[in-house]
Amino acid sequence: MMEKPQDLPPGQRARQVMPRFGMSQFADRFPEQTNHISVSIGGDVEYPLNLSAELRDLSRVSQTSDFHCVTTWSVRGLSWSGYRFADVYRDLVVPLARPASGAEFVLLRCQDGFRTSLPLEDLLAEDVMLADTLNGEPLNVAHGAPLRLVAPGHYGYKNAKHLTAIEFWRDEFHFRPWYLRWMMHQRGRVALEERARGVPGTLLRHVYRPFIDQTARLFDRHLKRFEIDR
Ligand SMILES: Nc1nc2c(c(=O)[nH]1)N[C@H]1C(S)=C(S)[C@@H](COP(=O)(O)O)O[C@H]1N2
Ligand SMILES: [Mo]
Repeated sequence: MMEKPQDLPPGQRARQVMPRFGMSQFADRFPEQTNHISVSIGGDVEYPLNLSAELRDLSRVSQTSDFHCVTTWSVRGLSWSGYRFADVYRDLVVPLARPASGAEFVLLRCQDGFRTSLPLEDLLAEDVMLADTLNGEPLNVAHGAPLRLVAPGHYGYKNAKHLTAIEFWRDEFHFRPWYLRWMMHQRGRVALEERARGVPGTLLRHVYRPFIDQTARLFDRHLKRFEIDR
């Protein structure tokens, strides 16, 4: 019997090729450090520290998962490898940094100035990774070199590229968003269509869709210029 192709989550449409993508103000921002992994661990922790070589002590994991941008494009079947977030948390963050109890609001900072957040609980899901390869190649600049978060159950804007810092806080106070506050949901779960806070996800499908192609072209233009200048 033929296997039925897996349905996409509500409101999503498949795209064949994954574009470099994001909010347009990040289209011309690129990471400085693309071949050396270094992630600082901070927030309400006893011992702030930097993770780099320590990551290599963890067992590597691979997974194939779909990717869903809030603007409704999805790419199926991406193969990632790297480290499971839960392993990083349990084997490195907890014993070495010693987060305060209740430090469960997690802020992710990126080299291009982008930042996003997720509840610790969501980050500890089985399929959440810190990835350094995509489809068998080292992660390139387009898709988040040298290290990015992969959280397939959450919209793209939670999947931080060019990750540089992870902070564990007891409250949201330290998170100064750069975007309109409604645009980012606290959790952003794809299955529940949590595209934004307070605005119905079904409505936002139609708001975002017309901007996909022009945004992808804008990011592509800047990426080509960056690659030529480098
Ligand atoms: N550092 C950083 N991470 C980011 C973004 C960004 O602009 N900067 N954009 C987010 C959004 S909205 C999406 S859809 C995905 C896109 O990932 P891609 O460029 O690998 O397709 O990255 C997310 N992570
Ligand atoms: Mo996105």
